[in-house]
Amino acid sequence: MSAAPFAPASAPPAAVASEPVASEQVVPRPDYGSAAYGEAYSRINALVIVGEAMADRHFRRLARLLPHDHDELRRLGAMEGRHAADFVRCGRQLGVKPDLALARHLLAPLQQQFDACEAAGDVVGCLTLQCLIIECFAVAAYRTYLPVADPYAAAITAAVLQGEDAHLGYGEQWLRQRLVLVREPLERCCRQAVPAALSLLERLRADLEALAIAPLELLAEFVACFQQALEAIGYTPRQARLLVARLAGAALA
Ligand code: PL3
Ligand code: FE2
Ligand code: FE2
Repeated sequence: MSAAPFAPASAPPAAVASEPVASEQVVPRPDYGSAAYGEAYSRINALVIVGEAMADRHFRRLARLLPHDHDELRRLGAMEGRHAADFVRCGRQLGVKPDLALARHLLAPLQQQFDACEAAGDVVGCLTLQCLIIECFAVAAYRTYLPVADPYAAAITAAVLQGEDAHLGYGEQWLRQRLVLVREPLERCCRQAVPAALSLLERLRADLEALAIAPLELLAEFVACFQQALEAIGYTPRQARLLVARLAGAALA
């Protein structure tokens, strides 16, 4: 991915008003009823719905791989199913039909990577992919979306964000307990999945900007969240910083 996707699009987002939230900070408010907003929302909303449904399936499959934690993982999966339904309602509220076929196509590489890890018995890869990479991506996306969301979606997004913390937390504690053993498969998984996740930002750059989401800010949130997750599982701050820099650098090369 080139650095260009993170440059501002030539056309500004359909912002019609601005709301000052601090002395020097202004949050642009998009025109939620505009055709341009609706079209962009049909693709971003679909990605979120399909991503949440995929997370639901992944947790169910993790529950089979880790019978000791079966009930907890089924509970986390059920939360993801509710997140998907919550975001379906956000689209309906705006009168938008999500482009689910496009979203399935865009998320196929991550889905296929999970399938391959599962087929190879690579539980660490499955957990790293869902609980670290996909969850950090979701947390970064929802944090960046929250200040510019319409009021209906903002309330839902704030609640969903709290759930994502629990999903991230499950992966962190499982991996932390086995750090020496998991380092190699974890980093192997990251080398494939982080570029795949970040390439979505390039593909959807114009749509994100139409929603007043800055792709560069989303990337910065992802880097911060992922680094924090690595530290939580036992990487030193320097090790975490270097790994994230290598992964983000490779994705942007
Ligand atoms: C895990 O709980 C869910 C995984 C979902 C992945 C979603 C990625 C979304 C990328 C860009 C979306 C910006 C936010 C817009 C919200 C309507
Ligand atoms: Fe979720
Ligand atoms: Fe989640």
